[in-house]
Amino acid sequence: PVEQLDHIGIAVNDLEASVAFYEQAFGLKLERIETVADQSVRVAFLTAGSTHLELLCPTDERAAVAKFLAKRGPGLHHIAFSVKDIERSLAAAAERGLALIDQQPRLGAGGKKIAFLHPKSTGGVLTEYCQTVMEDEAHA
Ligand code: CMX
Repeated sequence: PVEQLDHIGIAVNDLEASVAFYEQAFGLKLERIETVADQSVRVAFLTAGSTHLELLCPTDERAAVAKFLAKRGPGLHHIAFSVKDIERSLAAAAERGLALIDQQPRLGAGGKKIAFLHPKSTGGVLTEYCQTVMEDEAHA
């Protein structure tokens, strides 16, 4: 089983303007902004109770998010569940017939291990698993 809903990803065209919108419209607090080079995105995390919104803005046209924005415009992009052991979760998902986009975890925001499941196999919702990497593991 997954641990909890870690975040909801929202594709945006203008990161700073979108952060300002969520702060003003809903009183959410900006936690941090970072660049995830592997995914060609700049992301902002806003705290929403025990979970987060992740605003995603492409840094170049190769980004999956750039294609999404061009086809669909800004809006809900993915949901992310935190898991304890991402390799085991991916293997279990594959056994249950879910389609893995990432066979192996990649390096995501916050230095977490992340991997995506294909929306065609998850009811149309792009779904991410993420796992916090322990300090000793990160420096191993
Ligand atoms: N949610 C739901 N459906 C989506 C989707 C999304 N975010 N993105 C694409 N799709 C659907 C499309 O609508 C399309 O459906 P139809 O065939 O019915 O038209 C189908 O998936 C294929 O879409 P596409 O535009 O041709 O895009 P690709 O197949 O090239 O890529 C996907 C789609 C999901 C495989 C790709 O976006 C991907 O690998 N995503 C994972 C990585 C990612 O999104 N990273 C950004 C987040 C990084 C982070 O959080 O740090």
